[in-house]
Amino acid sequence: MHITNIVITILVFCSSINTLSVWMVIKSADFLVSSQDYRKCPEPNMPEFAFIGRSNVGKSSLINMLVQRKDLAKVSGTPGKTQTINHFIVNRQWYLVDLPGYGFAKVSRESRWQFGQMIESYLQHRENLMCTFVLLDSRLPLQKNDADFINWLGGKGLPLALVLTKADKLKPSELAQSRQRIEQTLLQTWESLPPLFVTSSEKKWAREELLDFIAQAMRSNQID
Ligand SMILES: Nc1nc2c(ncn2[C@@H]2O[C@H](COP(=O)(O)OP(=O)(O)OP(=O)(O)O)[C@@H](O)[C@H]2O)c(=O)[nH]1
Ligand SMILES: [Mg+2]
Repeated sequence: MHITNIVITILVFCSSINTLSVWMVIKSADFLVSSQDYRKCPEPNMPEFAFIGRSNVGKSSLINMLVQRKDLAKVSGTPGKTQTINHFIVNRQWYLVDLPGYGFAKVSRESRWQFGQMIESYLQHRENLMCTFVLLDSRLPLQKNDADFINWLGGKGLPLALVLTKADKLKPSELAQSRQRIEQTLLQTWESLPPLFVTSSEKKWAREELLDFIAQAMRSNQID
């Protein structure tokens, strides 16, 4: 085959791979800043993806699993560890945000209200926020504060995706049942469901799917 034909064949092959998958390789992930106010967050000059869910649901573990860094986000057996809006920068291209867990009973009512205010104004004002991943413990039925939060996001028209965590702790049949129960509860108020990912940070389940989803979202908005 002539050299030009070989080059063309390689180019066509590469572009077809490119349209089939937007697989993202994580080259770097660095902590940037912890903020208590959305106005103090980094310049909104890159696409941003936030992770939120009840205390101890596995947010920090999921973030570490996604970026393949053991201790980037602090993981703890003590609920309520994350109390600020934590920005990380991935591939110098997009922001990943670890938000405080809601529904932590041991903090005072006053600071729970302050957390709520901080998160709500961040979510409503952060103009570069492309999607909020709401983490739900796969072992539990949908909790009231989860449903309230999901409905609040939906009501505000803010894009969200659901992430079932700790799926390794269930047998496949229990997992399927739990997923169905959560979906059925949501379908009582939602016409169609947001995207849903079944994950385990322990087993690295759904890592590619989540990164692919993030890459697709950045592509479709053409700000990457
Ligand atoms: N088996 C299993 N355990 C997990 C998984 N993800 C998290 N955990 C455990 O759950 C606990 C809480 O995890 P974190 O990642 O700190 O949870 P968080 O949502 O960031 O917690 P806060 O910041 O306190 O709100 C830790 O003991 C983790 O090791 C998982 O996929 N499988
Ligand atoms: Mg955390």
